[in-house]
Amino acid sequence: MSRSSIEEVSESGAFARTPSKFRNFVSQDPNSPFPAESGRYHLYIAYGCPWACRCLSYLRIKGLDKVISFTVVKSKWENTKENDEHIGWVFPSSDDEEPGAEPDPINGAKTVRELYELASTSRDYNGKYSVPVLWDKKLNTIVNNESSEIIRMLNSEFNNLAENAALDLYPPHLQSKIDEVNEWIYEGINNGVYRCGFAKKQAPYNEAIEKLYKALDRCEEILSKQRYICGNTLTEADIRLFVTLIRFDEVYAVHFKCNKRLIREYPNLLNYTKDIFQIPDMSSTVNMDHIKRHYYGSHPSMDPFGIIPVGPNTDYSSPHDRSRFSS
Ligand SMILES: N[C@@H](CCC(=O)N[C@@H](CS)C(=O)NCC(=O)O)C(=O)O
Repeated sequence: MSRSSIEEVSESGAFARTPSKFRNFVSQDPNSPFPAESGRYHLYIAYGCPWACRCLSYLRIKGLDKVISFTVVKSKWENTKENDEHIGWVFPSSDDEEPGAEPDPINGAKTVRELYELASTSRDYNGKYSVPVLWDKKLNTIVNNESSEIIRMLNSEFNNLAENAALDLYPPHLQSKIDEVNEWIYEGINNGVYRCGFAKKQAPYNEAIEKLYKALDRCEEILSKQRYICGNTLTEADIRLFVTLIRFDEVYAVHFKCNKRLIREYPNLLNYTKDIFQIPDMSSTVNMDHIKRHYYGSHPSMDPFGIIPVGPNTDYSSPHDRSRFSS
C-alpha cells in the first residue's frame, strides 16, 4: 500500500512517523560497499522538505556540491501512478516547468516513487516515497533515505574531497551534547510541528503544541546566553533546528496550527534564524516559493483550495544581533 506522511496516524489520532528503510552508509574506507568517491552519488531533494534541506545545507557549507550532484523535484505533490490514488513527489518534464525544479538527469524517473521501485529488489517496499534520497549511480540503488544519517556521512566521510573539510559539525567533544539537544528538538520542534499539523484529534494536537512551545521557550532561553544551540560553535544541531525555524512563521503557524507564538515574537530565536540564514551559501538552501507551494498545495485534505497565505515575508537577510556573543 502506498502511503504519505499525512496518513501516518495512530488509533488515538496522533501522527506517528515511520522509520526510513534504506540505511546504508557511504564510508571513506575505499573497500566499503559504498566508498566516498567524487561523482558517484546523487541527492534527490525538495526545497519544501526540511529533512532534505538539512542535506542540501551540508552540501553547501561543506563545499561538496562539485562532488555530489543533486536534483530538486517539483514543489507540489501530484498523482504518481495512473492506476492508484497515491500522491507524492514528481519531476518536471522540462527545466522551465517550475523554476528551481529539474527533470531527473540520472534515471529519467517521472516520480520519486519510481526511484524507490528501481532500488527495491523485493516488490514489497511499503514505506513512503520520501526525500531526501541519496542515490548511488554505480550500483543504481538508494544508499540511504534518512537525513539524520546522510548529514553525518556528508560531515565526515567526504573530507578528502570537500572544499571545507575542516568544518566539523559533529566534533567528538560535542557529540554527546549534540545528541542530547537533537533528541528534545526533534521530539518537540522538528517532528513536533508535524505532530501538531497532522493530528486528527484535539488531545494529541494539544499535547504536541504544549511540547512544541516548551521546546521553543527552552531554545529562546539557551539562545539568550550563547550564540548557537550547543554553545558558541555552529554544530549539526543548529542546522537541524534552522530548517524548522525558517518554515515556522511562513507555513507551520498557519498550515500546522502552530500559532500560540511566532518565531518573530521570540527575539533570540528570530535573530538566531537570521544568523544561520546568513552563513555563506545557506540562503541558497531556502526557496520560500517552493516551501509555501509545497505545504499549502500538497495536503488537499487539510487545505482543499490550496490558497497560499500572503505573509509574513520576514527578511532573514536583515541585520541581527548575534555577534554580541563570541563564536
Ligand atoms: N526521516 C526522514 C523523513 C523524510 C520525510 O518525511 N520527507 C517528507 C517530505 S518533508 C516526504 O518526502 N514525504 C513523502 C510522503 O509522505 O509521501 C528523513 O529525515 O530523511
